[in-house]
Amino acid sequence: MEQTFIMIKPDGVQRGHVGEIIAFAEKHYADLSSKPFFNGLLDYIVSGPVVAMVWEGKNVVTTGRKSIGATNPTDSAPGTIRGDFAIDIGRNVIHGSDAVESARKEIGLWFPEGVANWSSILHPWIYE
Ligand code: IDP
Ligand code: MG
Repeated sequence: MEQTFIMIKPDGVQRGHVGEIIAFAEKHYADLSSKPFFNGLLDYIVSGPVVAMVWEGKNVVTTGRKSIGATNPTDSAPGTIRGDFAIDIGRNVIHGSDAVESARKEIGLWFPEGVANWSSILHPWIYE
């Protein structure tokens, strides 16, 4: 089954402690290292605790991104997480992998020991 990496960012969790994982953040956002907002993005992402999780389901990468909304909350529809809870692009509350391949990389980075194999008993009532 397809998997995606989901992380509620520090403002989603509502701050408190200094983050300890700059190296992680640099790797996680390595593809954005040439962007002018990269240093600010790293400061933001290590500024407090995050909630990291793996979601699993049919087309979950695309569906997860749809539920999250556009990168800029200004462009996110009401009903999406960013549309409902965020205002600025640099404080957009939640992350979701953008492709199956990046999900695989991000899950490996954040969960090097692997993730639990779990299946809901509702599975047959959700999937035909
Ligand atoms: P995504 O999170 O929707 O996949 P990316 O382009 O991968 O968007 O950018 C990663 C994160 O970098 C965004 O979620 C946002 O927090 C931050 N970011 C992107 N563009 C900007 C910008 O122009 N200014 C400030 N932060 C930005
Ligand atoms: Mg992205």
